[in-house]
Amino acid sequence: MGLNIVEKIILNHLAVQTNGDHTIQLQPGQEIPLTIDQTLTQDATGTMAYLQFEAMGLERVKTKLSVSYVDHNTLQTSFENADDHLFLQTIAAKYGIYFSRPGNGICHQVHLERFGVPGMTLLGSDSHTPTAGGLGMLAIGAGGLDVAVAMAGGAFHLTMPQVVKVTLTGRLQPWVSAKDVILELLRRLSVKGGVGKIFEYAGEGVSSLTVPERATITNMGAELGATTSIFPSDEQTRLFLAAQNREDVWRPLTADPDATYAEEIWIDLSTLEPMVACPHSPDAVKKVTDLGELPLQQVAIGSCTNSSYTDLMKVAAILKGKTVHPSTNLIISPGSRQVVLMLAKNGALESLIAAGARLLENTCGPCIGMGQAPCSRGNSLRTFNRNFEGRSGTKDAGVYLASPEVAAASALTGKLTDPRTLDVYPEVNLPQKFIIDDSMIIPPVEDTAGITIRRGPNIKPLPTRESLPDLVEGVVLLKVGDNITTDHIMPAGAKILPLRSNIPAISEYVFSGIDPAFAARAKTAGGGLIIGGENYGQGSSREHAALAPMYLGVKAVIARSFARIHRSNLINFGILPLVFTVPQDYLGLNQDDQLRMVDIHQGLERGELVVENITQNYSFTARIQLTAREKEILRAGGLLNYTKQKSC
Ligand code: MIC
Ligand code: SF4
Repeated sequence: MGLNIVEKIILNHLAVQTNGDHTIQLQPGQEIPLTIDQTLTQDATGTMAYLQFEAMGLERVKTKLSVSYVDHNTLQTSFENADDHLFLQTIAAKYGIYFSRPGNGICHQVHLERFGVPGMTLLGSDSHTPTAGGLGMLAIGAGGLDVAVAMAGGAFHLTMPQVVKVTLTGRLQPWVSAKDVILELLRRLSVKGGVGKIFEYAGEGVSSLTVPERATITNMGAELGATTSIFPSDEQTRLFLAAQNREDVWRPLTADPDATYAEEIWIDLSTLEPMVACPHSPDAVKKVTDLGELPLQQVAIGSCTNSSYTDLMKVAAILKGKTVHPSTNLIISPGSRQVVLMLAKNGALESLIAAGARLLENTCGPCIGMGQAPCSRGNSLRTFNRNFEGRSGTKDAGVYLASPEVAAASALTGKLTDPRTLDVYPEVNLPQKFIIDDSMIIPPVEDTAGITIRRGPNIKPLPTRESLPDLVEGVVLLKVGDNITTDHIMPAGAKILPLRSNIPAISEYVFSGIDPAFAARAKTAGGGLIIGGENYGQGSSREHAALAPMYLGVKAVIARSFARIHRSNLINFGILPLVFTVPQDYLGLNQDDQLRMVDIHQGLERGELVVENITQNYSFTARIQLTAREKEILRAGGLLNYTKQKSC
């Protein structure tokens, strides 16, 4: 039987002996140990990942390539960020890791440009790591601890997802872009539609999409909840890599003609129209033409979804000779230094500045709430990937997501505008050669003996958890609804993000957007439990959304369902992720109810625990379906303890 691309890469990266029998391992739901070729971290998750790697006691990373990027925390309103940068730079040097300096660009954009290799596996401590799927990599987002284990040469344990074939036909019409393809999928499938799935793109429409366009689509596959998304490696891939002076790493990779898939979805590219995701969810998608008059106080172009050279060239062509509308601020944060160098050289930068764009650093910036919060009750149209409530820094702002074409057209009119109303469509092609200048990437050195790791006062030791007791008892500290994001659990933004290396300090902000008294209550109660709805923990890969609750004594989360990365993070930090056996049992629980679970270890074997509600005097059951390895991790009190025990 033929293989699809995902199966081909997985079979090439199995970290176990299979005796040639591949069929058993690749059943959806099976746990697959995968060898990881490359890892990436960014500064907001990287400091923890490297502290965890360091705690494993190795001399050097064991991957083919590991890169540490600095792109999230660059505001430096105080000493914390700069100290973290120094720590990251010195620890990278110590352990044989490439260091992409602040100012070099957003991790996913730079990785695509300079490091991604078709057919390889990439594990990143950032949920948008699947961006590299645009190059034909199997690229997966995970918690920092999973990435640390991969850097130490350990396998990444993937629960085999279903592989969904997305067949693209036709070609995009002028003014319609890759962003509209993924917004269409989000419209159809919702933020839960990709859970437990990998989206593999195929069909004649694929060849018309360039690698940066493909990367926009695979990037935002994360918003579908998908494990990852992947495109074939073909002539477009070769052209992109050749333009990056990296043609030597290209190799063709396509599915066999008789490959099978769990499901198939068709999209006729020629029928798509400009779309927009409305507040406060990336799946609240409508056609631009279906929204009425929408005044915009801010338009922001950037983020790892849409800040490539071709994206910004289109924006520059649309803005050329015109001026941003007086009632709108146009903010541009380019994806990388390479993008800026290209725009500077060909004059497009001048068009942007002349039009009145406010140019920011090549970082995540406003995407993660690091500056540029919109005005109160304002509307902000962004080319980013997430518009969760409050993520922009302004709780009552309405954040809309759309393509660079829609954003640029709207910046000129001050209101949401269909770019098809503009005159001439700017044809922008991939350049034959990008400017190659890797001087902001510090490569690893062989002799690391004299390197001292610099740790500022904000870098606090890792908290750990004791091994799992047999009795778990505590109050319901908080009950939340469906689709709670990790931004709700552990907010980011200019005030909180600088504390990522300091768990005692950052834990004060757990759930602060929902319930500012949460941290104090948790501490007074000596910890407790959280009750969640569907898709609990969707969004970012930040393990702080598990690590900080662990620090506050959270012992279990009982939810209707969990998002993949967050569920793993909870297990990695010794917090029980329980699912209501009967979903309606969610309804009867109240904050402050005292809950008790006994015989936990036996319950883990059975896959179900009995939860006694002492306050209301009744019991219900909660499922906990774990692989053998996950059980051991929970028993050990988390992945770090487990890894240390294993290596003893
Ligand atoms: C995000 O987009 O939310 C982030 C910031 O990039 C996160 C990582 C983090 O919280 O540090 C992600 O997507 O994983
Ligand atoms: Fe950075 Fe935003 Fe991309 Fe996250 S989604 S990596 S914050 S640009």
